[in-house]
Amino acid sequence: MATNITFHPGSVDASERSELLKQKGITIWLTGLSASGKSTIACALEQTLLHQGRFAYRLDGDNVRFGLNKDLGFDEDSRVENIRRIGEVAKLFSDASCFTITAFISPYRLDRKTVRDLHEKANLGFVEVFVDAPLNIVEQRDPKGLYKKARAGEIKEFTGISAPYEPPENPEIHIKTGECDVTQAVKAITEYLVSHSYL
Ligand code: PPS
Repeated sequence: MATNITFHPGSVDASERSELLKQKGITIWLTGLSASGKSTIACALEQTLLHQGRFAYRLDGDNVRFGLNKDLGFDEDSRVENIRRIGEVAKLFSDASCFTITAFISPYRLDRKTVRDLHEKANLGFVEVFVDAPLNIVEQRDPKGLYKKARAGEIKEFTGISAPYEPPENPEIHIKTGECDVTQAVKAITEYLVSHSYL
């Protein structure tokens, strides 16, 4: 634990930065089971926003675990720490006026709430997007063969099989990926951004 540290505010605060850059940052937090469609939606959303000339950036579960969080596994404590770090990173990106798109299973309600609170305390936007696909569907998709391995006991603590997933109770956006395509999912999110004056 660091001691004797002092927070240095800059000469430009978040609201002045938004005005200067003509973009207000927000974290768009996608949560859902593995293979629910988080990464696909996140990629398409990032592409759409960038093509509109917006500053957008995607943080993705697998990718972040190659670098910043390479020391973390999938036990409960590691997942809590994973989301805590991502929450802090997302807050920094949003503070920098970025449309920050995160795609992590983020299985625990409390952790997602902690990230939301962190943003709200800093007066930064946060929107929770539940990428909802039932277990039987994601298990059929199984693009990486992980569910099969988890059922065979080759992967321990696999979300939905041998580790919990706590679905959001009141997400701002609820996308059922078995019932809509990626374009519709992106539209639901951009419509939210328009109706809340981010776009
Ligand atoms: S978490 O729960 O938010 O910390 O997970 P996350 O950082 O999003 O990482 C999820 C991706 O890691 C792969 N993987 C596992 N997922 C769940 N449980 C276990 N045990 C596990 N082991 C590896 C998996 O490919 C997840 O990718 P997605 O994109 O979600 O399918």
